[in-house]
Amino acid sequence: MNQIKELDIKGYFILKLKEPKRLLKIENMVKLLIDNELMIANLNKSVLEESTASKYEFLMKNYTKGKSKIYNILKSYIDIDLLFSDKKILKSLDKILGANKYFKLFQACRLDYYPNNEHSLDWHQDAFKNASNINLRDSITVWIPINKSKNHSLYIIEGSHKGNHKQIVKKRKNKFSSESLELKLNLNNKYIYENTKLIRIKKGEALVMSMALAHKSNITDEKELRITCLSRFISFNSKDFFRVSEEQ
Ligand SMILES: O=C(O)CCC(=O)C(=O)O
Ligand SMILES: [Fe+2]
Repeated sequence: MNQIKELDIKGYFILKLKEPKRLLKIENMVKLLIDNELMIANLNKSVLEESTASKYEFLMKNYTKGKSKIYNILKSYIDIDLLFSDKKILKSLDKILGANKYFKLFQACRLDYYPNNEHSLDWHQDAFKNASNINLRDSITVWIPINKSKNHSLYIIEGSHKGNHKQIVKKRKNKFSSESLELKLNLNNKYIYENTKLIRIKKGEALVMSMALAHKSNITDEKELRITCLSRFISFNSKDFFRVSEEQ
């Protein structure tokens, strides 16, 4: 099945990156930033000898400011821009969204510490600010695992990008928590049961999916730091293009 057909029928496809070497650069930068924050925090030096997961756990518990600083720094890390400009990704986006006719809505590098992953997401559609107002069918998410990890997987509901689901943005509980999404699926339980799949993405691959596809995190009890990058794109041909771009 070709990519366009797969995207249309299943709501996603997997591609192999042209330049997987870039992954190691990003992973090393994440590690460097973690070490840097640990040193700035001037904490117990022995933690620097531990695994990346333990270092990150230490940072989360003892220096949350460092964690958010890393997130912000990575937002403007050029190699993440270049990762999403991988020839194979651009070739696919050209076909799906129209050659030279799409824009990046969002880009982030997620650091998820397992097993107590506080950022795990329940069923949702990817959305930018105003979920219910965007036609998610002409908008694409690209999701790329960066490091070696057993947890590079997501649950998806195959074909759910075609349904009319309702997504509610729930307000922050307090200033420390983030907004959460509640997806009311317009699908019967049998459909959900039969079409829920655990998609495992190998290092060097990217998951390309409709922003309308219902998906959720897979939480495992493996102790590790999972590094992933994700970016979202919208077609200039989208009826929402001008409104959504103005909201940025
Ligand atoms: O990484 C995950 O587990 C879920 C990420 C995701 O779906 C998102 O950030 O929108
Ligand atoms: Fe998502």
